[in-house]
Amino acid sequence: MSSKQNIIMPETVISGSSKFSAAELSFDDFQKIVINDYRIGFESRQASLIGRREVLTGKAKFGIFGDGKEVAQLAMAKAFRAGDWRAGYYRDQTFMFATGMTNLKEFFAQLYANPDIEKDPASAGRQMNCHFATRFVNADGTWANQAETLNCAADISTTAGHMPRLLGLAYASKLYRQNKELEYLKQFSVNGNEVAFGTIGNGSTSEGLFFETFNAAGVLQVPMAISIWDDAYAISVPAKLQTTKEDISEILKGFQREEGTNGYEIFKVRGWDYVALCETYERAIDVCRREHVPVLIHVTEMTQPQGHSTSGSHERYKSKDRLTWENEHDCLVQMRKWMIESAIATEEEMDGLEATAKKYVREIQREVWNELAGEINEDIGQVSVLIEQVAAQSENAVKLRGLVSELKATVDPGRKDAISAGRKTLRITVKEKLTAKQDLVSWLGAERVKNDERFSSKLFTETPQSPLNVPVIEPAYDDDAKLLDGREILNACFDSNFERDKSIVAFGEDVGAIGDVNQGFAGLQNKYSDLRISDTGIREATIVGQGVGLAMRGLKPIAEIQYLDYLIYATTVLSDDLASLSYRTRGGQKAPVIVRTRGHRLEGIWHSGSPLGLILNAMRGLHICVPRDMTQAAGMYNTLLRGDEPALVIECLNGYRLKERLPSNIGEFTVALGKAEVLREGTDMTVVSYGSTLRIVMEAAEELEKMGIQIEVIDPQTLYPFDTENVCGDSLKKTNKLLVVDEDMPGGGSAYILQKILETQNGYYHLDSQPKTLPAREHRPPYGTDGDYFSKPSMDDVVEVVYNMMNEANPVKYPKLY
Ligand SMILES: Cc1ncc(C[n+]2csc(CCOP(=O)(O)OP(=O)(O)O)c2C)c(N)n1
Ligand SMILES: [Mg+2]
Repeated sequence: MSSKQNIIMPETVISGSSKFSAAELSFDDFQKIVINDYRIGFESRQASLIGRREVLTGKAKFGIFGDGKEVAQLAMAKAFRAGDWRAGYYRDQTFMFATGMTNLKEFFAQLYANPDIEKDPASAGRQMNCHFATRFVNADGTWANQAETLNCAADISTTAGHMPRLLGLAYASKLYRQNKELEYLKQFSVNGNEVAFGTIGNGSTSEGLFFETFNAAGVLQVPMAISIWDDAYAISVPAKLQTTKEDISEILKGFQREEGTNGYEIFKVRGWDYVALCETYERAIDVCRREHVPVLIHVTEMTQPQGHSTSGSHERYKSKDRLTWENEHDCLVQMRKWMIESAIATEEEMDGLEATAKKYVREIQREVWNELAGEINEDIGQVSVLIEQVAAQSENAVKLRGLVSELKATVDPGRKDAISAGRKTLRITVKEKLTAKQDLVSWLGAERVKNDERFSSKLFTETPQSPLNVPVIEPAYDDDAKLLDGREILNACFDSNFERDKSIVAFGEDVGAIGDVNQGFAGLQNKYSDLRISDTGIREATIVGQGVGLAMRGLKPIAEIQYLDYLIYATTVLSDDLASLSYRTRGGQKAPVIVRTRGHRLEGIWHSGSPLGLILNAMRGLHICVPRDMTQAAGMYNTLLRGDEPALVIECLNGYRLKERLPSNIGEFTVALGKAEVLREGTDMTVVSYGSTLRIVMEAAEELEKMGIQIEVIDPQTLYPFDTENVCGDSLKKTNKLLVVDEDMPGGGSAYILQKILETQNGYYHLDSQPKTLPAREHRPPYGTDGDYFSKPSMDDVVEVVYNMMNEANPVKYPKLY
């Protein structure tokens, strides 16, 4: 590009950074824009350099930065508009600065783990640095107007873990553009014009989640723009060991759309070529936005001036030649060179700009550090006064004053140092009755409340819209209520909800045309169109990701996993992304997805799983619903579809053809989450079970009654939340004996239930014999009826375990069975 000529540059509308306009720019305007871009890039580089030093000197714990990736991100920012979305990874600070979605103050606040939402709005100090997010849930739980803001879904550290969600963010635009019934949702979209921008490192494209997402977006034809930041390394592992042909866009060429086919537009551009990058992003995003075609922008020749992160130096694994090449091809070095050659700025002007930027970033870093250090020093001051007061009354005064001196001398102290000194004081003076201790105890109590809020709040949304606040409506039955198959009960429930709420969508393998493998959605695609009820490829992770992205953008997805055993394929998305979303943004983001699946008893190793222990441990942050029949399942869907928190609903695989009575209010009645139900009253033993084993336990109860034993059978209905009204614990007051029956491995779901009843509900207090669990065997269940009988709890097993417990308590009344 020669200097002093009018230059046509891309049309963009972004906030916070310079823009080019479609009209021809004068050289002066162009010059201003380029200089401003360079300034943003250079400040961003300073933030990286200073950030690394702050880690190495111990003020911050870990640092990973976007140095070497600045220029491409300046170009990408120009194409980013109000309503658009980013789902990316930890290299994107320059893009975030250029769009104004974050700033230097927030950058440093997150680096120092400042737990103040105002200071680190992305994560309130909960996430590592450069894990970006904008807040799109208001304090009262309502949605922000996403159509007017720039939006960034909260990053996660697992590489490629954000890709499935990116699919959903892009798919939402497709639904908003094609489904005219959604026009009333104005705060989420303007005619589906929004592009979902994704970024990913070259190494992370080796992940299955990348390929699964890539293919799905090609099939769905959604406005998704994936940028691959290619620096030829993934920590120490070079491209040769990551990518076939060492070139990701080369091997993805088969996805290029051709005349008459779907597919992608694929672009390749070098990461230090400012002009080419601006032009490429303009073209790529234009086609993506207008035509709803996914695009890939492979940005090559990027560098890592400081290596991968603060956990090691790249001199260990990069050759001298490579390091020299990286120095020369540093994108800011190249941009600077081009600016001087094109007479955009002189060397002196650039020097001046850089010196000012350096000083500016340093000042901000100091200010942010001082703010946090000041708050912590206040805590230290307060606790020191309280300890001194105790010391004044204590025979351990010397020790306590020593503690205060030590505390005050701590280098870069944290809040924990103040709290820990307070707790230590109480230990030192444990044998002394001192009035001054009361103030210290009160202070510690008040701090605990604050720190719980800072560090442990918002695992769920905790908003007025939470499903826990949905009013309970009992099912109503007409005298001549129809007796239907379980699947028809669900079908009626879905039909009613789809009619009521146009924002509900359902999708999954075989969900569309045939209405799912058990026909819960039968006939509904015809009635409501394939924009609302649709088939997907066999791709569990991105089925859930599709749900997450849609839910973030105001739709109400039911994402179906065909069988519970296949949920494991989606576990990364459920656990890393969905379950942690509210927590990792401290309530700034939410995704009320309902994941529907079916499991427990059926046939074979991969069609009868019940891995509730795995689910409960991996997915804290989702409600876990385990309805015993389809009516209860319907009530749970009715609740969840009116709430704003994510949930997993596991229907009983063997229950679709069992007859149930159809409530007259099938789309309205609700089942309260956390409400346990006593299915049968008894005085001898409390038996807690859920899902498919309940039917076996109820049969066993009949058999035991014949033997003179009355068991109380309780269905918690949801494992998370678990029996919030202590129905199980209270039952033990009467029976003093506890058995938990499920189909999970030993120590899985049943161990969780034991912990809840014995510890949380204080059940241990009422027991007069050892509590027991009756789970499945440790292997997965073999195929066939006998396989089931010999590996999962049977009616005979339940009867015998209960009887043996009774025998142990009273061998005279209940003599040994055999
Ligand atoms: C699932 C997962 N595996 C491994 C890691 C550890 N890890 C963090 S960054 C990284 C390298 C990523 O390389 P690349 O995608 O090329 O991005 P770059 O850092 O080079 O920009 C690895 C292996 C991780 N965070 N998540
Ligand atoms: Mg890389």
